[in-house]
Amino acid sequence: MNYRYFVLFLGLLVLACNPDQQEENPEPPNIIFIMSDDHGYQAISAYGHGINETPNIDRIADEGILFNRSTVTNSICAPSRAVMLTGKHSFVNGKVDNLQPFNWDQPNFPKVLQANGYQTAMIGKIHLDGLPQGFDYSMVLPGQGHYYNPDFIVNGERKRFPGYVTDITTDQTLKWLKEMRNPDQPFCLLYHQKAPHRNWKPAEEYLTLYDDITFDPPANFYDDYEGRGSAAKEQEMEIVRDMRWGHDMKFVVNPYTGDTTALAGQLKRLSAYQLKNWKAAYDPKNEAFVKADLKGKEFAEWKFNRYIRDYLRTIKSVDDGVGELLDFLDETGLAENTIVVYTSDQGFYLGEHGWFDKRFMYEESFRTPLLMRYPKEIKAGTETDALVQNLDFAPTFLDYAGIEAPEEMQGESFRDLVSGEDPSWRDAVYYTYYEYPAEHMVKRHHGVSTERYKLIHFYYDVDEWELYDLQEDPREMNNVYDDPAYVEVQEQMHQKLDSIRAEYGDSDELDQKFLDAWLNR
Ligand code: SGN
Ligand code: CA
Repeated sequence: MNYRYFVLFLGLLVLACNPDQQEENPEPPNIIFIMSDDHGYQAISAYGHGINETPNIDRIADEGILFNRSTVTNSICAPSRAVMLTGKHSFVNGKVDNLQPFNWDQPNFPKVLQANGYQTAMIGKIHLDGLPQGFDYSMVLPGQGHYYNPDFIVNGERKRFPGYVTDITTDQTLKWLKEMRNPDQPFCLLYHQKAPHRNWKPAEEYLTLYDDITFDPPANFYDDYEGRGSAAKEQEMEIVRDMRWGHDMKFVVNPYTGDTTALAGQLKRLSAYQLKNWKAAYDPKNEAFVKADLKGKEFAEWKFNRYIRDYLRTIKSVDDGVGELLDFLDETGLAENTIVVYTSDQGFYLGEHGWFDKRFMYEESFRTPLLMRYPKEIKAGTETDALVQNLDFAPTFLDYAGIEAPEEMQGESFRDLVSGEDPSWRDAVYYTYYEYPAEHMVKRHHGVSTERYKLIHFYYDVDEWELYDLQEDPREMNNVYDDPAYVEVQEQMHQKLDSIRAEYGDSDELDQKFLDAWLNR
């Protein structure tokens, strides 16, 4: 044995005899971060709402952990993704609304992983302009992307892919894992579905799924917005009033005016075969609707059902894809050392308050589904009510990889929380929303939420405060801000809001700066 080998041999001997040392240098885990777009937790069966079955997504929580109180810091697509990548609030990373440009030059967790020996890839919807930075391979939809025969930008080059977007995203993800992955490196893969984003076009095989089921709308579907300020009243996201006959309800001809709708143009993207299947599914249902001439409650609940069936159909394809991926991990033996996360860029209204869409700090869009599996550290069947946020993903992934998070990241790693090693966690979370005046007309607001209470401030063209007691009023129908019984709670929540704004570095000046940028865009 020459001298070099002798030193190596000694080193290995020391490592073998010192278990602490071994623990500090474990095999870095792979990370698969699955994100869908606008997937409300109500539409994941693991959350127990009973409207649909998602057996594959549920598997992640059955074999890992289900988060009951995961939220976003800004409930809209591109800002949420910017927060997820950078680990910084919108007012710090600069991407406060869907239209502001995103600065890819700032640190993000894939960049840090890449610099530390990880192979990184991003496949699907990212909704951030510019070539993604931090990825060895990227295949992303331009903007919102199309459901049928979508274009993707593959490492900067635009190409059209025939077929259905959710299936293509899954196939390409598996292709990357099988053919492009370097088995000598740990990997981080972002597998991000467009579905179930508006306008909910289902895959050909699911065009008639749920036709035999009539869904009951949620208890507050007929909300009259009494007992709250003007924001809930003045939005433009009501299923009955604001959904469009073509785009949302899938009529090529408006049944009331006889005008050709936007859907006619959209269907030009389909192949003759796809179009034949589409028409075979929708034409008879649309004709039956016209004939029935529904009014009042029946009309409202028909619209609700058209929406919810299409929405859930698109989720069926997402769930199928998750199943294919989990099977692949099992077959290849990768499951044991791979962290699998399933989440959405925000939650969504499935008829609560009469709405679709998101944006508000009310629970259904503030909260997101979050399920996570990592057999090495997370006990199967765990559940938590901890107030985690999308802000925490970046530091959490870096923590698992054994890398220190850049100083500027504001989130916290929830690694020790989910392993059970350290149950201490924050007691309040902060929220901001900026995109107004704009589509859906949800007023600018920010707020703070604790486990039990939520304080929201709507500003700019109003100055209104709302306070909810989530324990007494989980559907947020009753603003108790001026209720004498809540004087102390109101005071405490104001203090919390002031301190959390200061802690994260938010201010009235920043609100004004982003308002000016929006109005002068
Ligand atoms: C589109 C949708 C909106 C949706 C935004 C933002 N309209 O503009 O309903 O709120 O995206 O969604 S549509 O007519 O184009 O369908 S986000 O998830 O990308 O933020
Ligand atoms: Ca979204």
